[in-house]
Amino acid sequence: MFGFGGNPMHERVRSMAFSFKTSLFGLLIACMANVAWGDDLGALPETIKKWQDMRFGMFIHWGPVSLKGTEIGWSRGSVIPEKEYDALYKEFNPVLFNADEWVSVAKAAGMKYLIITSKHHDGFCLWPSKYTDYDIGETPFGRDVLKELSDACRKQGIRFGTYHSVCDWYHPDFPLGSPGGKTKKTNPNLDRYMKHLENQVTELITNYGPLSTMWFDVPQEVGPERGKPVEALVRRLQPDITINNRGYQGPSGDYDTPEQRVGAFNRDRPWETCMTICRQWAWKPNDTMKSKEECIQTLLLTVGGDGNLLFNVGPMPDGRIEPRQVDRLKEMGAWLAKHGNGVYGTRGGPFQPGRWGASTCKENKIFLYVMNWLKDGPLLLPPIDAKIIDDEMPGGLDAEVVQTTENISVHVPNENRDPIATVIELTVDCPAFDIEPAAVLYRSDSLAFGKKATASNVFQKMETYQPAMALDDNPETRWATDSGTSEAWMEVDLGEPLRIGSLMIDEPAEYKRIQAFELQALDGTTWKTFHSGTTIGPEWSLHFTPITIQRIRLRILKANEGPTIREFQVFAPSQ
Ligand code: H79
Repeated sequence: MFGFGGNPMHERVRSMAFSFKTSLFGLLIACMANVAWGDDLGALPETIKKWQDMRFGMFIHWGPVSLKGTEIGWSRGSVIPEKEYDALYKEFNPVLFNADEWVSVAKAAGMKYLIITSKHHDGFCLWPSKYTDYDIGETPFGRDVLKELSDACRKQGIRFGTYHSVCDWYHPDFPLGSPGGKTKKTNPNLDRYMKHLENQVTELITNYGPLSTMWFDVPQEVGPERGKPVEALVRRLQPDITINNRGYQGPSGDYDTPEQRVGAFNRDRPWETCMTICRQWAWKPNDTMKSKEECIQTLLLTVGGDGNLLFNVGPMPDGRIEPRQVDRLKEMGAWLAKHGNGVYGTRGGPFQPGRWGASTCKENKIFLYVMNWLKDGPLLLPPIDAKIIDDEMPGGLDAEVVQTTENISVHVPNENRDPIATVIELTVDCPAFDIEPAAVLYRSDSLAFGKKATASNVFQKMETYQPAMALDDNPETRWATDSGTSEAWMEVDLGEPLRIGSLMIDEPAEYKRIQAFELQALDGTTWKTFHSGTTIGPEWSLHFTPITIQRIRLRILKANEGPTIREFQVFAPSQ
């Protein structure tokens, strides 16, 4: 029997951040409808390919809510009273808005397309719509943001697209209201609302198109029977448009949209990660911003998984993109100006992204982006069914690449490694895309790697959940304990006394269950605690005064469900 809250049988389920209420019946209808509609509902392969080739785009979340600095849509009726939120547009006057400047920033970042919130869940429209008075035309600003922006995009060679929320917590005809769709409207009419949605998407495509994408979001209450006609209308109005997968509940559109996380490697279904440069979608003063390293690595891990990255900024209420965000984006652009050949027009793989880094391919080239190395050792890649005939590094640096039937060993001396990503370009004797994609086992410097491990408990005594799984450098495998376990320990025998100065414990975010623990070292015959803590979580690390030990133990004193550990690594003190 399995308890609630996840257990080893429920491996990570990939899903969007929110769950659609899709009934089995609804799904059945969706499948039948798909058959009936045939291929008419999908973008043409060339359209998709062109869209994929761009790889990197700018997402913009903007509206009167920026005056408050709270989250767009979601703060309506929660942290900001509905009435106050809905009156903000009367003050919205972003006089420093300059469409050409925004588009230049996107361009300088190396982005190839731009998607802006024509309307978010709060219902406010960034263009003067014929079908509502709740729009930019009614603000003191009065200028048509979508017009200026779409013109600037066309002028500067950036594809333009719109994010248009399907749910609308403001519109009286949409059944759900703020906060977050939790309340109900008094007299809704979803069919009439769908007509309104059709009118507005028609306005968008007709007045601001051709669009790169119609980016729908959060189709609360909208199933395939209501959503498919809208999708069909969009494609009739502009056959070469792309549509994301959020127009209605159930499988839909041309591509998947993992949100705030890098999607998994997938060449079969196009995908695009949408992610914020800070924490909030809309502008927030002093919001925490991602580092240059994280921004660039996120792009590479996404592209290496064969996805696009739609990277979001929330402009300020005065109309400018925050200068520090502009600087960050320009840093990405500067990196891409040097290394963009391995990003644009490439496909992900053949070496799948992971802790080690990522790879892309184009024609006879494979681009390696190595992000984590062994201290002095080589990167070992799995063998491929192709011959490597050349290797190159930017700036004339040297990589040592040795290919055997067992593996491909890639070595770059420490001083030539780049902390963001060491780029190595391999030339192979066939189209690199034809090489079968393979995962890369990342080897750490852990002194515990492959050593002997014991534990108090193993989930159903299964081989696949032994404590050794926490010493194999493979985050796909883990030590797991029985459902209901609240106390447990695992012990590592390093084989001989070794000097250690730091360690890393990786407890999966989705099974973050440990609430109290101790780290102990065996000193003669007694276990001595050298660290006590509460929670652990993903890639938790600890540095301490170096000790020489042979046996080390993680003692879990309290967990709210059977604890599980992906990796347990210990390291020699850094010199
Ligand atoms: O437009 C952005 C989000 O507002 C929208 N999709 C992206 C592109 C989105 N709508 N719903 N969701 C995402 C899923 C819900 C996320 C939530 Fe939350 C987590 C709602 C409450 C907690 C994020 C964090 C929003 C408010 C706080």
